[in-house]
Amino acid sequence: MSECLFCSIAAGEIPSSKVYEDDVCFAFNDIAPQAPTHFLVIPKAHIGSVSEVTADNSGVVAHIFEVISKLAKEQGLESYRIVSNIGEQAGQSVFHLHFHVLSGRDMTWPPG
Ligand code: IU
Repeated sequence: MSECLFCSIAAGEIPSSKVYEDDVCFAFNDIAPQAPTHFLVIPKAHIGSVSEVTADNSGVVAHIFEVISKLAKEQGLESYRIVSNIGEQAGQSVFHLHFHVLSGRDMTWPPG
């Protein structure tokens, strides 16, 4: 099993509440939801965070945003927020690129 938790989740080695999967990415409900809808979309290939996105792998990110748009439409989400934390000070706790999709409650700005 991978040393990376989210690599193991994407590979199905650790169970999760799966929302969507294709060859490139995997989506699952966050274990500690911060909104009525809160799922994560991750690449299957390991990328540590947005800071590791380059011309060579940015197609994965474009694909993930297509998937988020599709899932949001399917789930009837009219308003939602996408968050990706980069680094500990920003709140990143799992060092495998992930996009939080949050919806179903009023959001505040700026985020805390
Ligand atoms: P962060 O942006 O790196 O802090 O987000 C990590 C998220 O991963 C956070 O919302 C956790 O609740 C979530 N998570 C999870 O869904 N399943 C897990 O086994 C673990 C963390 I560890």
